[in-house]
Amino acid sequence: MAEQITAPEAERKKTIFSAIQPSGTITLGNYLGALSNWVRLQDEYRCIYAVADLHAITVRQDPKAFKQNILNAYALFLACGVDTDKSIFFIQSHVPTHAQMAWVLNCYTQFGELSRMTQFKDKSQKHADNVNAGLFAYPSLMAADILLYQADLVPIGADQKQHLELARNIAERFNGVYGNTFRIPDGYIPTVGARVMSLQDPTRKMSKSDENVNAWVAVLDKPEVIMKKFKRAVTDSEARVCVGEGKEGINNLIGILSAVTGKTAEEITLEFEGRGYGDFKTAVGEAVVERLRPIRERFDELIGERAYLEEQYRKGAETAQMISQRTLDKAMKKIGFLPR
Ligand code: ATP
Ligand code: LTN
Repeated sequence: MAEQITAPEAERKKTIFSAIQPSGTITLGNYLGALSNWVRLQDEYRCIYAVADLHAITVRQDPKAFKQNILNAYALFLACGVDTDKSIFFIQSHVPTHAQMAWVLNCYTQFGELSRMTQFKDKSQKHADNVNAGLFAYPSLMAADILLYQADLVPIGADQKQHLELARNIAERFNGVYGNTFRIPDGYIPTVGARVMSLQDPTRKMSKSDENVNAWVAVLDKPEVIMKKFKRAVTDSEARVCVGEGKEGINNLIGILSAVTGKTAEEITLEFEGRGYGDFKTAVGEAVVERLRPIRERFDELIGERAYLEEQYRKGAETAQMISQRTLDKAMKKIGFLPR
């Protein structure tokens, strides 16, 4: 029998958990706010990532398109550099502990807390004909995702901060009643790219569900399309490339260029001094095209390798199931469920 060795706290590699919904196209916002960090953190941490398909049915999905979107998202994240030799990468609905844990946590989440979530308020306005219980309870499923793996850190864009805060509150409440069960996770929010704004209305976040296709850039958009969208981006009438109040459009483009190239806003301002917005928009477009080009090429290869993709997501689900079952069992035991 193998001896079980538990690493002392200082040697333990910290655990990261994150997920993205496969609802339609993955945008430049998703990439800069979340995905690019997933990739970067893989060497230093024990990373666990998922395609959050259970979350996606909180809004109505067309069955055929949904299935394709799930597979596309899996392949796209691999193309972005998620590495299944280093990280655990799976599809949420393949691991039943998520739905089970979510039910349990629902019973430790208050109606008032969920009512205050801004995403719920936004989405119930947008989908007024389908304000379902799943949309309301979305954050407790997200809490289940995170807490099942005893995650230390959760890389997310700024818009998910409120949900993470709620996950922490749920965990603390549960621990308070039953003793230490869940690790309390911290957010990992990038300093640049955390909030990429719409190219058409830079006061709102870039969102893949925006009906105006010029508002967002998809990671898989063709170069000509990306260039066209940046050329049409809304700016201001001042014609000066610098960060400033009332310059949300330019601030956003500077943020994007900075996130894509690693240059600071000051360096960008200096570089474009005395040059017009036309030049600047072209430069941002070109930088984005170059950053996304290898991802698109790799995606085109991977999406044809169906057997390889299946092998990878099955492997991921098996490992995820094993790890998460332990936490679910622990929590249910504490509540007093009778084991089978
Ligand atoms: P939807 O438009 O359907 O609300 P979304 O584009 O917000 O979807 P999600 O699946 O909800 O996408 O988010 C996936 C990840 O991408 C999250 O970590 C989220 O914080 C991040 N993210 C989403 N939009 C942006 C954005 N505009 N800027 C930076 N990060 C973002
Ligand atoms: N709700 C998240 C997606 C998501 C997630 C998670 C993010 C589902 N489960 C767990 C971090 C951790 C969103 O980005 N909209």
